[in-house]
Amino acid sequence: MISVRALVAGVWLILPTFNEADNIESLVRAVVPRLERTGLPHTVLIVDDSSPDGTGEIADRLADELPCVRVLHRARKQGLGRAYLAGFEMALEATADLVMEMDSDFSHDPADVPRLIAAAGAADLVLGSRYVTGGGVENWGLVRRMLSRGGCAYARLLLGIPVRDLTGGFKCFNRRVLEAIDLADVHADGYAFQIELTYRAVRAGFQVAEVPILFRERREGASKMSARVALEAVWKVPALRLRG
Ligand SMILES: Nc1nc2c(ncn2[C@@H]2O[C@H](COP(=O)(O)OP(=O)(O)OP(=O)(O)O)[C@@H](O)[C@H]2O)c(=O)[nH]1
Ligand SMILES: [Mg+2]
Repeated sequence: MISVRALVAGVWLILPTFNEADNIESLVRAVVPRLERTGLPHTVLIVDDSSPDGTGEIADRLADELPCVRVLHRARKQGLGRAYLAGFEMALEATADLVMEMDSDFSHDPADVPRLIAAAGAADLVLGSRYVTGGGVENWGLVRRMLSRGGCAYARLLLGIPVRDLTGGFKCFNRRVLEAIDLADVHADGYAFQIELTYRAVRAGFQVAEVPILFRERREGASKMSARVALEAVWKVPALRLRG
């Protein structure tokens, strides 16, 4: 395996937030030491869509205190996909080598961040995966588990790609993947956004690796997932395949 240290000038971890006032500070404080221990230059970019609960102010305070933390404030809630695209643009402009996605609700374990970064030494796109050996979900009822598994199987079969966890949002992109994808042409949100980026990476010939993770229920606050976002994935998947 190539040493990731040799490849990397900088890791940007993007944390999208909408009403994560009860999570964001503890999450940043948990994740920064993990990034420090990798020995790589790193930036944590919080992308906040003017959360009414004050998440943006907490983020600004963290940025004042911690030199590696930056905040991108957006005027209104535009969905997870738009928030990530804005974050990607900023990270690429800043010449990040690795760009990471992670939920800001502790569903993704900060302790897993170094494992994803390490795996990026041998892959173009690393997915934190619930559905490979060693991965899983905690505290989900049968219905939620079946919906998630079924959704991944549906996307995998329709798209004809061997990826096990297509809907997860814990990822590490090498910048060349994001540069190769026409990001201006990505309009999906939520699950469909995650599926679309991974599908486009595979189609462009990039190497995708899945690293097992244990996904937990969000620690604090409420889910922003909606039926609209879930249904978007149902019709977007065949549309993606048809578009080729
Ligand atoms: N900036 C921004 N962040 C968002 C938006 N919608 C969701 N997020 C963030 O995206 C992450 C994932 O959203 P969640 O609501 O946890 O959705 P989920 O993880 O699919 O659903 P749960 O399992 O119910 O938590 C969280 O950090 C949210 O705060 C948005 O419109 N703008
Ligand atoms: Mg969540």
